[in-house]
Amino acid sequence: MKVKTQISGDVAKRLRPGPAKPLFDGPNPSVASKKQKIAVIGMGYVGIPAAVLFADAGYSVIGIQRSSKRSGWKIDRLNEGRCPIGGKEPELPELLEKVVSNQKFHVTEDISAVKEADFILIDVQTPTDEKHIPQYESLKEVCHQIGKYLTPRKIVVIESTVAPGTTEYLVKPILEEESGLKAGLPGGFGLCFSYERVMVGRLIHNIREYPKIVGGIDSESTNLTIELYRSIVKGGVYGTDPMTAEVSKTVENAYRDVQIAFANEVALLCEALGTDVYEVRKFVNGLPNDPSTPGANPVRNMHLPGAGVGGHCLPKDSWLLMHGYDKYAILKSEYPFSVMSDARYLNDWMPMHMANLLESALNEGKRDIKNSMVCVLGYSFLENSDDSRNTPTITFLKELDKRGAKYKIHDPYVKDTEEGYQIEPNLDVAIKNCDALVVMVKHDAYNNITFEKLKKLLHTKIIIDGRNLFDPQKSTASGFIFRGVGKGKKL
Ligand code: SAJ
Repeated sequence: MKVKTQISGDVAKRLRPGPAKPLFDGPNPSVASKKQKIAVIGMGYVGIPAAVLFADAGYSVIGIQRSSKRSGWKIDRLNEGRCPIGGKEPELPELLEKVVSNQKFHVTEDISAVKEADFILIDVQTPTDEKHIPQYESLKEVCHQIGKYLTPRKIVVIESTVAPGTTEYLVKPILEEESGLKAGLPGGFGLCFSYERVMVGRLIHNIREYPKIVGGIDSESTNLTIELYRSIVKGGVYGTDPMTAEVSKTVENAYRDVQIAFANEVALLCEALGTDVYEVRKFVNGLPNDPSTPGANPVRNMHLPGAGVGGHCLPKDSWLLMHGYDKYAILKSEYPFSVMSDARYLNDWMPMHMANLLESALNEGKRDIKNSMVCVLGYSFLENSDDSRNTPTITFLKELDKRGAKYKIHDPYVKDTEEGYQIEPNLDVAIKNCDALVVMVKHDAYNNITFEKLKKLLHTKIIIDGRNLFDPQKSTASGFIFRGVGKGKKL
């Protein structure tokens, strides 16, 4: 299981409540006794755990899921109390079964069910297209639909990640137009943006333990929504305005994406200079904290370079931030922004780098990449997960197609793919007779692959390591041609 970074215990001390908004922390069981009803729209990685936690806190929760080809099947699965999310999600299956059997949570495709709700949470996908423009079809459709059922004092909470400015300039006008009401409490409906911080493998944990930020259009929307979240969030709930909350969410992930791009650039430098990026990283991150602030975050925290960056957050959130700037900035910077976009381009280029490393190694082994057979280890975007959204492996496979290589793909968690790629479930069968082994994802299942096994199965002894799985010296000493991200040859 990927060990995610634990939120430091002093996070509440570092965070300050927004202006004129109370700081609340810890769950508040009394709120749940108000018998309020909650509608959660979008039964995905965000909506399901949120709905289940609110139902377990005592609310009556209705999940709303459109009966699309791709996701409609979840309605019946959820109403049977069975979790549609694969991979290991601690507590989620048990909590779901409990709240369905005690009739605190039910799912429907009928959006008019929001009529009964005091709070309406919107948790739908907000992808970006190939030009990095947000695709808000689902969000707009939902706003048009629920707008018809809004009455004074209902509160709409956007949890989906959106470009800064979207709540104020896109969501609010649609809701006002459809409802005929003005946004704002007490006379109209309430409106907040309050972002999710879920992570695959820790959906329940993150909602319960991480601080929650609530950006309301007015203080009553903010405070009533803070009260709502306090019934399930132990990590503290903080109030602010929608723009600040929207910028915070996208910056949170843009920050990580830039950090990873920095590590990738250092890796390329190390390959060029003939040194090992992981040795460099060990020394850089070894810089001790200033003795005056020993508990602070590390003064250096170089991330891990790799075969690319996937998932449902990092590949799009920097683009959402830039889109918000392009569309809603009240003034334009005289400096042309480039750091976040360049980081995105570099991270998206890393699968190409993997293909270049592969071709270089095959040539050294007197093999032409055209018609070579490659064993690709890992289809998901993250180790020990079955989630393959925006996986870098697809970019890599498309490059192999372009260069005429054939391939077999193994992944211990992914069974079938929406993109039509076949996954070979048996590792030995995937490796057998291949001209190279390419590590795209560092699943735990690969930790015990031995050189002996590879020598027996591979047709050509080549290893391309995108995730620091093998030791370069040991690989070459065992007779393999080796290339690795950040693994420069010792000159
Ligand atoms: N990756 C690297 N190097 C790294 C870290 C990640 O190449 O040092 C790659 C991974 O292989 C993967 C992609 O980046 O392909 C994303 O990995 P991730 O660990 O960021 O996983 P996510 O997408 O689930 O990110 C979530 C985000 N959390 C939220 O949006 C609430 C992210 O902000 C968190 O920092 C991250 O989890 C986490 O901490 O695990």
